[in-house]
Parts: sequence; structure tokens; C-alpha cells
Amino acid sequence: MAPRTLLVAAAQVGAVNRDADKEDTVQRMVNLLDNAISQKVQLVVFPETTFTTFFPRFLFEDASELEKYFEQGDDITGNEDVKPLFDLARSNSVDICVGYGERTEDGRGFNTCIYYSGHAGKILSKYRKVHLPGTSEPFPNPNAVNQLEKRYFKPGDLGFQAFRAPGLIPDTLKKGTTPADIKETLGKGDPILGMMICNDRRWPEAWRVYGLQGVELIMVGYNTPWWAPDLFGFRKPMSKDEAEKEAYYHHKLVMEANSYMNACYSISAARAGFDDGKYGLIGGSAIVSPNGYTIAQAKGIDDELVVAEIDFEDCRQGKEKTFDFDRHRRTEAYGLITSQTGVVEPKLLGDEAA
Ligand code: CDV
Repeated sequence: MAPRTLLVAAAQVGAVNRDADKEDTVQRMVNLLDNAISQKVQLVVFPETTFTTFFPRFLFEDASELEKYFEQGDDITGNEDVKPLFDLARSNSVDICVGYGERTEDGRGFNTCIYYSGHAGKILSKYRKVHLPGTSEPFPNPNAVNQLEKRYFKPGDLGFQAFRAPGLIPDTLKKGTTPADIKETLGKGDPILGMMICNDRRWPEAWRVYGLQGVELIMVGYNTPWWAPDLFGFRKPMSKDEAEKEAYYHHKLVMEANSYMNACYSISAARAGFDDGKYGLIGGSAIVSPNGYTIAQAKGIDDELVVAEIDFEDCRQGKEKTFDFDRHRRTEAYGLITSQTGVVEPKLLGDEAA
């Protein structure tokens, strides 16, 4: 059987201004994809809402202006302005994951990403962001940078569905997955993939739901501001330099820790740079191994391709030993995870009788 290796890339996209022409932005993405194709990369991950600036930072009074930032319909791959990206992927049999603002036919908005298989020439899976950060109304502080995701998007309604990507690795084992087959096919066949969007990566529940489906590679696009005191709420005032360092630190921390704890690779792709010359977004696009090491990382905050070869065999050690869920998980102790949303603290000492 062929080795289960793959050449993958995070396509980091630098500043995209509020008035950027979508055609120009798509051309930049096409250039990144072209570069990946010339290096024989097989799978490329693009950021969250890549086709436009990160528009939830703005309050739009004019609905028609807001609509410019959304892609319409269920399958966007034929939409005129973004089609060149999918055409290039299909004609070169390269798979891509890309994020965008989705407007459904019944008018709902989602922060969405799709996995488009260049081999199959179609969308294989869609994910809608579950953990929407920010607020519905602008912050009272008129100088704050807003994050109006709760205003423009509904929480994702598709869950965390892992899927296999056929064609990425030739000659992989094709076998049924009846319960009897399952043990025998673990770690074989077409790779098992999952998608998240930005803030989702900070939530271990999201990773674990994928982990329970045997995920081998998680793809995450993000827009992470490095200076947003109204959002992050630092206890002590921080300088902009300290805040930037911390934003990078937390990004790396969650990608490395969750990849390790679920014994999977991860690829994270940033929309980075200074949109409109002033809204700073971190770079740090990276590829992380199942052992929790960053194996490739962006150097700057501009358009940049981060490439690494990955070997899915490296997921087996964690999945079969430290994180063999079947043998070591204790679901009887985890009830609160799904029965309770917010925090309920134990009673204060001395109040036991109350
Ligand atoms: N686009 C995002 O989801 N950004 C969040 C910020 C707002 C915390 C993030 O997790 O990076």
C-alpha cells in the first residue's frame, strides 16, 4: 500500500482593505495556489473570510453594502468573482479549503468554509463556524475595534463533521467501515479531515469531537486581531507589543496543544497584516505535527505559502497509546461538558446548609 504522506500548505493572505476589489483578492489567492502547484503541493488551506476584508469589524447601516462581503448560495464554486480559484484547483487536481461569508438562499448568514476537491471537481464538505466571538451591538467605546460576528452570522448548524478526501493519496485501502471492519481499517484509507474557523480553535470540545472521529488533519482559517482590548479584556493594561506577543502565543499554544491531545496534524492559515493600514491581524500561519510541534511557520504578515510534508502514520502513536480514547477515556466523568453551558461554582464555604 502507498505511504500515507501528503505535501500540504497554509496560504497566508496579507492585508485586504475594506474597499479592495474582490477580483484582485482572488487573483492574489490564485497566485498563492499557482505557487503551491509549482511545488507539487496537494492540499492548500486559505484563511477565514478570505475573499474580503474581515468585515465584522464594521457596522454597516446600508444592507446592500453589507451584501458585497457575502457569497450567495449553497455552492459558490461557480460564482463569477471566485470561480477562477476553483477552476485552477480542478484543472490541477489540487484540493483547497477556503473561508467566506455565506448568504443562504433563505437569507441566513454564516461564517463558512468549504473543502473543494480538485480531484472530484466538487465541494466535499462544508463547515459553518460554531463559536462566534464578539457582540451583536457595537462596543460603547467609540474607539474600539468591533467584532460583530454575532450580528452578521448565525452559529454554525452543521456540527463538526469529519470526512475523507478521496484522491489525495493514490491507492489507499478501500474497505467498508462496518463495526467488524473498523479495527482493521484504523489508520488506513483516504485521510480523515476536519475544518474549524478561527475562534473554534480555542475550544477543546471542537477538537475532541473531531478526535472522536479519528481525525488526522484539522484545517483552520483565522483573522486574529493582535490589539483588541475591548475583546480580550486584559486585566492589566498592556502595551501593543505585549498584546501582539500574547496573541501569537495563544494561537501557537492552542494549535500545538490540541493537535497533540487529538494526535492529529493541523494547518492554520491567517488573514494577516494591517487592513486599511491600521487594523492589525497576526500572521503565524503554521503546520503542526500530531506530537504538538510546529513543523513550518510563516515568517511575515504578507501573502506567503507555508509548506510541509506530513505523514499520517505519525498520528498512530498518539492514537494508539497516550490518547487511545477507547481504552482511556472516562465518559462517566464528563457529563457537565454537554449538560451545562456556563460556569456553576461550588457553594462558598460555610454556606453548605443553604
Ligand atoms: N475571527 C475570530 O474568530 N477571531 C477571534 C478573536 C476575536 C478572539 C480569534 O479567536 O482569534
